Amino acid sequence: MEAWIPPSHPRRESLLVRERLVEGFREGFVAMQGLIAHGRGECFDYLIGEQTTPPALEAERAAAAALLLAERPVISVNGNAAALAPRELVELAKTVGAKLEVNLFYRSRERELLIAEILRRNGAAEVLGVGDDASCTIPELFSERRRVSCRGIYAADVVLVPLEDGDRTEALRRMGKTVIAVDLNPLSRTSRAATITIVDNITRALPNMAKFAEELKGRPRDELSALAGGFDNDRNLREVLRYIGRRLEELAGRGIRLELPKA
Ligand code: PTJ
Repeated sequence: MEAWIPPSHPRRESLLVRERLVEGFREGFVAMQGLIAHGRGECFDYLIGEQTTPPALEAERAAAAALLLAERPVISVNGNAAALAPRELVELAKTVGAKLEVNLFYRSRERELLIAEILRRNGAAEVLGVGDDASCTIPELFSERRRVSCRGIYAADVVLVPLEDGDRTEALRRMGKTVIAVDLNPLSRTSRAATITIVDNITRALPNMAKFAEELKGRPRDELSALAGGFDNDRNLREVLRYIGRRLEELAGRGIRLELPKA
């Protein structure tokens, strides 16, 4: 049962998003650890002002170009992503011609099936990575994330990994793949190991990427290559850190006291 949140609550949107995860946990497709991961994400979202920053926009554009250029793009879906942006995942996959694959850190057959069903309900024609389909192995990886579809992540040249763990990002990079991460924490190992890291909330990042993909579709390949290849992840992450630093300095300078209505 979803908690009732007053329409006038100043943090209504954020609380509604939280409810989606709690509901996903109750339904059995969000991992308990996913609730903790969401709290960490919320904290970093506060630091960037809960809006897409200029460096994130640049990363979203480069990521859209990389997905359009890819020969075998795959979007990896875990419990949190399925709870927060199921329709957006399917829409982006359709726009860039990517496959969708369920890939879980805390893997269970029940969660795989539930997430695949959610994606199908949101318009996915095919969902990889369920049951025996996840029969290929990412070398040098020991978590359940190592099991992938031979037709999906294993064969992919570009993989989008929203809310990923660092180990798999590094392993996918070692396999020579372009890894696009969506992670609100610019300091995580995932963020630092990915080819393109989008430091933005998945709820904003996916629609932005789909919009850029629509815009860039049909542009010459060398223009897309310049956009994707010219992206410097380390420089972009440093810009994010500077953005947060400047923002906190500015807030500290002008004060953050809440004006309370008189009783
Ligand atoms: O569904 P499973 O079994 O695959 O498990 C999923 C989780 C998220 C539990 C698993 O991948 C995990 O433990 O992830 P981590 O290592 O906690 O990393 C999650 C990262 O996502 C953290 O750096 C968070 O800051 C970030 N994050 C959390 N919520 C969001 C987010 N990034 C973007 N948008 C969010 N809404």
